[in-house]
Amino acid sequence: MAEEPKPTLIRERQDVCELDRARLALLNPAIIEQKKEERTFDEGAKPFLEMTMREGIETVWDRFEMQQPPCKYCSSGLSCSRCAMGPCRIIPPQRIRGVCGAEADLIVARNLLDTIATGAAAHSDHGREIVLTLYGIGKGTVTDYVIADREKFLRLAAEFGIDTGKKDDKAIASELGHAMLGEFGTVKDHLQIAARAPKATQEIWENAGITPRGIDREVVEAMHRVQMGVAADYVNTLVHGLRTSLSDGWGGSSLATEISDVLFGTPKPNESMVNLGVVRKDSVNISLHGHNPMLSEMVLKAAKDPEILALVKKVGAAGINLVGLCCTGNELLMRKGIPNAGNHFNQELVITTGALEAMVVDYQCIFPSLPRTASCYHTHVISTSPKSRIPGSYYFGFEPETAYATAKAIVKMAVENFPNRIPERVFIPVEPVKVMTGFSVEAIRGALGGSFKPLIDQIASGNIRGAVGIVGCNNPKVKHDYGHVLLSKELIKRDILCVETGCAAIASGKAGLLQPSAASQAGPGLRAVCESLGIPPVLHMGSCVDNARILHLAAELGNALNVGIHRLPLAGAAPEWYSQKAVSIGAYFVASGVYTVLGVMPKITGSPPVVSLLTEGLKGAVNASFAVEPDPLKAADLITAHIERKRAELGI
Ligand code: BF8
Repeated sequence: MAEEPKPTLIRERQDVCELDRARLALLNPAIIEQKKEERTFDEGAKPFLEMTMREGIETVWDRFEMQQPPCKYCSSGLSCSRCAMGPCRIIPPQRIRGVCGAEADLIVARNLLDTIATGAAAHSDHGREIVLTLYGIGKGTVTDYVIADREKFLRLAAEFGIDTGKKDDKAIASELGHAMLGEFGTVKDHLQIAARAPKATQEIWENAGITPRGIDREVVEAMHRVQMGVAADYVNTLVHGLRTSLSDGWGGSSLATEISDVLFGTPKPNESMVNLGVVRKDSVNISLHGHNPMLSEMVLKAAKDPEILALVKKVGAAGINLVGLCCTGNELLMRKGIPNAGNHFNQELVITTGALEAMVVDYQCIFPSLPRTASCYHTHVISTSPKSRIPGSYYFGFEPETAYATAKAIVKMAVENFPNRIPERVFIPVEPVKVMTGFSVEAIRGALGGSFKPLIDQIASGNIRGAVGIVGCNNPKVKHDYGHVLLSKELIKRDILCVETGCAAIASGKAGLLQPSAASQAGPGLRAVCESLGIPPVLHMGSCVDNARILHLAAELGNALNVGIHRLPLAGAAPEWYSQKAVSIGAYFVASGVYTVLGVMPKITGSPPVVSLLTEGLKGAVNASFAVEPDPLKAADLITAHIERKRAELGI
């Protein structure tokens, strides 16, 4: 019998809690009240936030305050530390070039290309892991996962030119996995899924020289270009940023989404609950945080293991309550209806419920300080990715070949931690909010009766004026969830359908906008459509790699009308973005022809020419551009004006 996987404790967890408490618990009640209101718009988070300030438990907002004021050169993109002749900062009139001779525009553009490449790499490497799992199924080395959506599996095989004739699923999985792995380093000079884009959009890419050639290739070229002595012209540098981002959206993220559907099921509309109130007093609570559904889906399976259930009984818990966080949470919510505890800025607060036995993470958007937060409680932080071993956590090396055994050991460790809970510290004073999620492209087509024509008709008649993809994160520069919720509410009021992913979608869920009853907050046209279909006016389309679903939906609409994506009454918005991944998403939206409004200014203001290229100049190349507007109501005005302009150009 194989030995049970054992965790490694990555460096002893320091009990830093008392130190933080002595440092932070100095606030008087009036200041706590004021800060609570300034920091979050999430009603369910407020009691927890108040408690962290009362008890001196450090959060992201405290650390943000500690970092103020920020360096103005770094904030505007004018600092460069990529080589050992520096670091350099551009401070006119004396310091107008770095040691290498690079001026402001190049330094800003190079930094931005680096940011896009980092985000594209993160999404795409996640995609690679999913595809490798499919390939492993084909090769017989991975046996814990199965093909859950065979119809989609065969559809993708056909798309990748695989003759599925007399082959069994294993043979097809091997061939499809191999073909998809080829997309990362292909010599074909194009990406297969990018062929879904309307012809006109593909022609725009060709003319602009940004057709993505291979996923790894574009990221590696970006890294080459930011090496000192390569990139010299800011325009040329940023054009490659668009190409790199397209290799993410139509490449790595698309593969992550499509093969996750194959392995775990394509989402269908379902109901669940969100906010910190999903944590249960009587159960073993395990939060699943990060991005890749491979781990979380296996934990879900292991939580039903009879041996584990016997152990649950033994420790006196009512059951195991899995709760999602961030994008792993979105994957579970969309496919399995697993409740979601919240978005990026809820990750520390869920520990402060005092009822979390384990915080299980893989990678991306995980605060490295989570073990510090957990040191105030009994919670185990369990890290699982060799790429993200977190000091202060217990580490299990998660591999698809041994997935179930590892997931079971993780769940067991969580259950065994239940008796260590301190009952007086359990604090769950909020009730969860109902949500309807699961709107994959296939589910939307299904809800419309099998074709997108009814949606196109509603847009043409003006009942729905257009659609907006609202995506991205939380950022302490914006009141938590305020940007997402206000923008969504304002747009639906104007009969603009919102399709959302990532932390934006969770924010809308917590605010009640993912319920069919929220249609009453929409304008009359959108309201009637939602009521007749029984759907919410804000559609949850998944995690951040699932922004690929938004691209695929836009492609379906463009192909149905035989126009490029840039001609459709669509827009994108990232009201509270923070991550490099979000920059890559914004860039591939724009490069695909979707006007995109950011709520947080990127670090580019040190170069007026770069600002002007991104907000105006790109229109000449890709018929779309960025805008930056922190006020959600003004952002709604910009988006509405854009959608109405597109409608007029289409003559509808
Ligand atoms: O990938 S929205 S904070 S969790 S980066 Fe992160 Fe941003 Fe959330 Fe998901 Ni996306």
